[in-house]
Amino acid sequence: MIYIRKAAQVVAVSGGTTAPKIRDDMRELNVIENGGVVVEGERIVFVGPDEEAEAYVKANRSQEEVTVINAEGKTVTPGLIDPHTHIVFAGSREFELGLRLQGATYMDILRAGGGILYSTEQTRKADEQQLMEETGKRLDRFLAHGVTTVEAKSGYGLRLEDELKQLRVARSLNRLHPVELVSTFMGAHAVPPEFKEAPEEFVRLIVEGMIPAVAEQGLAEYCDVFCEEGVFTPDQTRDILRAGMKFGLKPKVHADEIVHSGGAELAAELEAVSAEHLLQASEGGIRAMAEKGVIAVLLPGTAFYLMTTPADARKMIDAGVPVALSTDCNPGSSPTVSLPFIMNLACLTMRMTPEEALTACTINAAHAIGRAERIGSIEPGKQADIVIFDAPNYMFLQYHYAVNLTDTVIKKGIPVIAGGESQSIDPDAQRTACRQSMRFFFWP
Ligand code: IZC
Ligand code: ZN
Repeated sequence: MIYIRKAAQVVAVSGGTTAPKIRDDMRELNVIENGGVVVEGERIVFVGPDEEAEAYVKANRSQEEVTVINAEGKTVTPGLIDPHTHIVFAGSREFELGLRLQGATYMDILRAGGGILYSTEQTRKADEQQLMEETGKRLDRFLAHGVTTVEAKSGYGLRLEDELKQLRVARSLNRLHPVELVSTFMGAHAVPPEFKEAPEEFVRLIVEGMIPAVAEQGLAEYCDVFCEEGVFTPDQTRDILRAGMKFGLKPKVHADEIVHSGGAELAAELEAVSAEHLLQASEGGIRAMAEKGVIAVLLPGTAFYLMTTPADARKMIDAGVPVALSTDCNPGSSPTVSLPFIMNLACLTMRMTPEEALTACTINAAHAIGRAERIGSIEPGKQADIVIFDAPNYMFLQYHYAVNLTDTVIKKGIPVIAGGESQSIDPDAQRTACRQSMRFFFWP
C-alpha cells in the first residue's frame, strides 16, 4: 500500500471517465487541498482530505506495510498522457533547423527528399535493437517529465517490413518500459521515393498489404494519415482510414496542419476518434467535429517550433469540441518530450486556461487513445498512474515555464521516479541486452 500524504493539492480531474470533458467542464479539476491518496497494488483505492486518507490507511493496513510518500507543499496529478507521438525513429534532423532559419519551410524540406523521408532512410537502416535503445531513451525522458502513457505512430518505414519493425519495437517497449505505449499504424505518413511517380500504387499497398498485416499481427489499435496538400489527399485519406476500420483500426487524422484541406470535416464524416493539428481547420469543420464528438488533439509545440500560428483552441472549446494536448514528439517538427512545456504553450500561445491545459493532458488525452476507463484521473478504481510535482498548486505547472517540476512518478502503483531520481525497482531484471544502455528497464 502507498499512502501519499498531506499534498498541498490533489488534482483529481475526476468526472470525465464516460465522456471527454467539454466547454466549462474542462475547467473542473476537482482539487482537494491538503489531500491524500491511497494506492493498493495497481489501483487507487482512496482519494480525499488527508485526515480521511490517513483514517483509511489505519483501518485497512498495519503501518509496516505502508509506503508513505510525504507530499507536503507539493501537487499531485494524474500521470500525464501524450496522445500523439512519432517516437519510434532512428537518427535526428538537427540540420533542418538551420535550413528553416534560412527560410526553407517544413514542406520545402520534405519535397526535397528530407524531413520524414530522411528519418525513413535512417529508420529503415536501423535494426530493432538500435530502435529500442533510441526510443527507450526518449521514454526515460518522457517519464522524467511526468508522462506515464504515450501514443506511438509508425510511419518511418513506409514499406511493410519496416512499418512492422517500428510497431514491434513499440510493442516490446510497452512490455519493458514503465511508460505505456498505445500503437497507431501510420504507413500513410509520406509517399516514399520508390512510389514518387505512382502515389496511388502506394495507397493501394497500404490498403491491401500493410493494413491487413498490421491488423492480423495485432500490432496497432489506430490508423492515422497525414492528410495534407502534397502528402495524402482527403480521398486517399478516406480510403485508407475506411480500410483500417474494416480491420478494426480506429481512425485518427493529421488534419489541416499547413493548409486547409477539409481534414476536420473528413474526421467528422468518418467519426474519427481524433483530428490532430487543426491549425487551418474551418469553422464548419470545427462545428462538425463538435457534433460528432471528434477530439481535437492540439500541438502548440509544433506551431512554436515551425514558427507558425497555433490552432484556435478557444474557438474549438467554445464550440464544444473536446480538446487534448500533445508534444507531437518527432525528429523534425517537434523534438521535445516536455508535455509540461506544451501546457505552458497552450496557455501562452492559445490562451487555454491552466485548468483546461491540465484536463487536455490527462482525462481528455486518455479518451483520445481509448484509455479513459483506466487512466487520466485520480479516482478510486483507476490504475495508479500518479505524478507529484514540486509545486504548491497546479497553476505552477503553467506558470513556471520550461522547468521540469516533476518530483515523483508512480506507474501502475510502482514508484518509478522519486525525488526526481529514477528508482531501480527490480535489480534482477537487468538481463535483456537492451536494458544495458537504459536507466529504467526493470519492469517485472
Ligand atoms: O518526422 O516530420 N508532421 N509528421 C507530420 C511529422 C510532422 C513528423 C516528421
Ligand atoms: Zn504528428
